[in-house]
Amino acid sequence: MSKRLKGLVWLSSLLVIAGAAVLIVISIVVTDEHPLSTLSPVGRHGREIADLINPIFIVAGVVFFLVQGAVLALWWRYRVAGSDTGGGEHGYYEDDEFPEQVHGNNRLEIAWTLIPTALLAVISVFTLVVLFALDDVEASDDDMVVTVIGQQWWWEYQYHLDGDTTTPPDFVTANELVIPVGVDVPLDIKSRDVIHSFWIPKLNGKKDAVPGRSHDWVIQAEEPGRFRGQCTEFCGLSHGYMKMVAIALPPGEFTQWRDNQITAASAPAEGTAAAAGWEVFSQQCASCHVVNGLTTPVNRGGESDTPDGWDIYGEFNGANAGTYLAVDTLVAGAAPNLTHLMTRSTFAGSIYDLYLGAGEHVEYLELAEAATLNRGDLEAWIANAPERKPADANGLRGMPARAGLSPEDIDNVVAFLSTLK
Ligand code: HEC
Ligand SMILES: [Cu+2]
Repeated sequence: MSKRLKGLVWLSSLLVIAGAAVLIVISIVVTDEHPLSTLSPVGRHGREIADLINPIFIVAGVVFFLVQGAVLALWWRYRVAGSDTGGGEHGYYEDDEFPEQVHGNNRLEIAWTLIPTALLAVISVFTLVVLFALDDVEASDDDMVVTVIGQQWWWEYQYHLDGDTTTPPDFVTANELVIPVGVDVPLDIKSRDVIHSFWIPKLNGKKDAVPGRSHDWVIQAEEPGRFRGQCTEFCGLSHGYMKMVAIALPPGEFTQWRDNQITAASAPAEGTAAAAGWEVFSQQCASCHVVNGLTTPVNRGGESDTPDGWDIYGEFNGANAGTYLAVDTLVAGAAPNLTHLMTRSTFAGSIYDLYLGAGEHVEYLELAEAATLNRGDLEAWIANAPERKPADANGLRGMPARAGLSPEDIDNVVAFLSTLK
């Protein structure tokens, strides 16, 4: 094989490999099943981001191929081909031969300074416009606002249906942010401990949750659906397990969901497994977990004159409003409100499905009635959560292991939790 042919074979295999790599990356990023993709937006703010990225990607692609093409062409044109191929007259060089050496070219240098500068200037204008538009909210002052509180390693959502975040929320839930379709939902993003970052890529960009600060943000979904998210600011041991889901429901279903979330739980009927479970829960779990209507501030060891103990969610004024706890017996600092645990499709920072095969086949509002509980993961979690999701060794973060629970206790606790619909 001549050297020239060898070179060609080499070059074309390189191109095939590079092309395949690009195709693989594109197919991973673009496919619909990919849950954390910015490139398949479903919300109006997500769309603004995609509409910015796509043209820039095309321009960048053109520049990439021009520059890489020039590199390859120069490499080919000025390659050293060895003495047996005939040398310079074919347009390439022998081992001891050099092309003419030049120094400096004003025209070229001005061109490759000005063109990128102009390109980047244009891109930056469009970028800034989109950046400032991302927290634009179409909502009035008395529309619903959700306070989002990042904490190690899960998300709390406090719903303020009247839009007033200086008063206690109407209800509190965890990890699954339920919103009505087509409506801008203003978010008030905070942290209870370290810096986290809230990100539901199909609906909007990222927003940091910073202790002592309150960041405005907004999400909107154009279609009903289930959109995955992930904490994107490294926040310690279980950062990778700090996920969340946004659920967009048609307005009627959202109202139904909301009206249910507002209701308090009632005590299970006496003599049932659930009642036995409530006994265990009130001793082993209620020091951290609130179940509105059942865990009174008394059995959490604190004092309160607000009926559902909203004071544990903070005093609702100032920057840290709603993010600290008045009850100092909470080892974990705070824990998910479990009043309507069974209406969620995931738990523990959305790393486990609460129901088997849910999400695909069962309507969100029918989960508690129609889907099969994922008993295995739930029981394992209750018995030894740190084994499932690493938590701080000194027990100040996350849910502690409950080693004292017998299998019967756990069965009963699950029976109790199953009543929290
Ligand atoms: C020391 C405080 C503390 C105690 C006591 C405690 N938990 Fe937890 N629990 C937490 C924290 C914190 C989380 C969130 C952990 C995470 O997702 O990383 C949690 C999460 C949960 C979850 C998942 C909720 C969700 O929506 O993601 C369930 C269910 C749960 N705990 C049940 C129990 C039960 C049952 C008991 C008693 C047997 C109990 N917990 C005792 C702190 C506690
Ligand atoms: Cu985090």
